Amino acid sequence: MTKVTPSGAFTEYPIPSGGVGPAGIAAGPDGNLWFTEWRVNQVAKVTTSGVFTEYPVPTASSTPWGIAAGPDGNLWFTEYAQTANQIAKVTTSGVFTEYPISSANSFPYAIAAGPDGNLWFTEVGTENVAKVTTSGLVTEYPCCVSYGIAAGPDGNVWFTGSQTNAIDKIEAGGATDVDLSIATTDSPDPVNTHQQVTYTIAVSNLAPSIDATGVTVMSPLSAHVTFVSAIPSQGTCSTSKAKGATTVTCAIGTLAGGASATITLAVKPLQPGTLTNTTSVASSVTDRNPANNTAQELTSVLK
Ligand SMILES: [Ca+2]
Ligand SMILES: [Ca+2]
Repeated sequence: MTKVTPSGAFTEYPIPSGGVGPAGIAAGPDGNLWFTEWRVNQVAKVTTSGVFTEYPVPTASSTPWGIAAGPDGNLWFTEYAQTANQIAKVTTSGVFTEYPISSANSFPYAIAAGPDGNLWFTEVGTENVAKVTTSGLVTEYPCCVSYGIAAGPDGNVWFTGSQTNAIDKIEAGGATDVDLSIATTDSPDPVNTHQQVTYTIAVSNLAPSIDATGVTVMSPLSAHVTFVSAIPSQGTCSTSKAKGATTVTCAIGTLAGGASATITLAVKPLQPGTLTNTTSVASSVTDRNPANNTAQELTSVLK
C-alpha cells in the first residue's frame, strides 16, 4: 500500500498478508482507506499511519474487486468470481453481508456510490449496468460491456463502454441513453382505392430526462399510393422521389426525455390489396433499444 503526498513524496506500507493482490480502494467514512485483496479473499483497511486490519470475506474465493463507500456508512464491494456472483457490504468494524445478483455469470467489476443513494456497478459478464439499494436489492439494466463507473455531477452515473469506444451514462432513475420509439395507426382500415388513408405516427423518447437531438422520421411510401400530405406536430416534413417511389422525411428536431411528437401522414392507395406502411425513427444520439425504432402498419385496400 502506497501513499503519495500532493507534492509527490511516496511512502510504502507493507500489507501483513503476502501476495494479496490489492485491487480497488476507497476512502471509508471511518477515516481509514479500505481496499480489496482479491487473491486472498479479504477486504482490508489501513489507517493513514499505515496500520492494517484484514477481514476474510464469508464466501470462499469470491475475488473481491471494486469497492466504494456507501451512503449508509458501510463499504460496498463486488465479488467478481463466477462462483460468487454477489455484491457485498462490510461495516467499518468488519461485519459482512452478501447479496446475490440475479443474472448468472455477471462478473461484477467496478462500483460507485450513485447520486440516488444506491450503489451502481458494472457487470462485465452480462453487459449490464446495475444498482443495489443499501438494503441489498439489485436491479440490472442491459447496456454494454463496461468497466469503470462514477457518479457525475449531473445526477447521472457515467461508465466506460469498452466495446463501443464510448462513454455512456445512465440516469440514476434507470434508463441508459435515449430510447426513441415509434408507433403507427391507420384510419380508415379497410379503405377503398383512391380514398384517403391517414396514418398517425407517434414518436416518443422513453428516457425520463435525456434529450434526443436530431430526431428524424423516414417513411418510404409504397409505389402503389399517391402522397397527400405529411404534417408534423413539430419540425418539418418533406418528400423526395427516387425511381417513382416517394419517401417522406420529417426533421423533428429535439425530443426531450419523456416527450412525444406526432406526424399525420395521408396517402391515397392506387390498387386493391394489403398496403404496408413502414416508418422508422433515428436521431443523432445513441438509442439503447433500436428494436422499437421501426413501426409497420397494414391496411386492407378494397376495390
Ligand atoms: Ca428505441
Ligand atoms: Ca391497419
